[in-house]
Amino acid sequence: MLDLWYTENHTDNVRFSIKTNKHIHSEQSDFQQIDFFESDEFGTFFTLDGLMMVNEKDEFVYHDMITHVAMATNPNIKKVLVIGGGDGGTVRELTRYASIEQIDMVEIDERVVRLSQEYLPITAGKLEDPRVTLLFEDGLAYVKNKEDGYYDLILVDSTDPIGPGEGLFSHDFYNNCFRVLTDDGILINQHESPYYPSYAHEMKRAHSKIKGLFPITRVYQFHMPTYPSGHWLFGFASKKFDPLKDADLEAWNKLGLKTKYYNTDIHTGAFALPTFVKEMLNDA
Ligand code: AAT
Repeated sequence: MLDLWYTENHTDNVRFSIKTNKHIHSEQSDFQQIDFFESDEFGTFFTLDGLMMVNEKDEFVYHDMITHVAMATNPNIKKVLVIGGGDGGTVRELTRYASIEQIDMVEIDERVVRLSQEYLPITAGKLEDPRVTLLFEDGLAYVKNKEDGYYDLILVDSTDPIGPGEGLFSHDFYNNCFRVLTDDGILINQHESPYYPSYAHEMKRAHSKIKGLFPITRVYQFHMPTYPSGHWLFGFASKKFDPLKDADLEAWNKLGLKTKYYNTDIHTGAFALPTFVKEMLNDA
């Protein structure tokens, strides 16, 4: 039998490959090239413009970390905006909180959602929760037109800053996020990786913009085996709540949510950054 390998360039000099059994689906949508594959090691996975987005094996890491850190910091979050996240994994984690009343997901590419519903029910399975509204439009335009002080939490579950995701790393976008957040508001954003220079460059750019807008800005890390270098970050920006000083970790544990990556030790530990990352962020 022929070996079929999916290969991604992590840098010009480094490649990452996964042996696949089947190329399930391939299409060029109005926004990007979408490919779904089946593999033994990572289960079903999909790529956008040739970059790994989600697979069945490590998606729990990313979706736990984008969601639970903010939810443990402010348990009174009621209205949440997810930008991107078409696979549904972030929404799935949010729906586990009975306290959340409204989840709006603004995804630019409806095809990502429909294909995830077909091939990745593990992430897309909660998109029909009655609290969820799906809006198919550009997240940048959506926040621009939204009224002030509406959401308690914004989760930017976006692609890297190339293609349709580029605007979601702009000053204008972060500024509108600040405006549409309530006084208690928290913004979690895609923060790239500190390891390879091309990603580290984007990490610094994102950080310097957010630092100028929000009174509290932190960065936290997690281990994502299929993203370049495996060392990935989210940004935590907030108007009031500090994720370390203000989080009620005991209250989060009392909720009894079963998670595979996040726990309240990780909550604290994820904010402890290696020296080279601290130095890069200080320079940003
Ligand atoms: N849950 C992890 C999956 C993703 S996919 C990111 C999603 O963001 C894609 O579905 C893409 O269509 C959507 N997107 C990109 N640009 C915009 C935009 N301007 N407005 C709304 N949605 C957008 C994240 C993977 C992270 C990969 C890190 N290397």
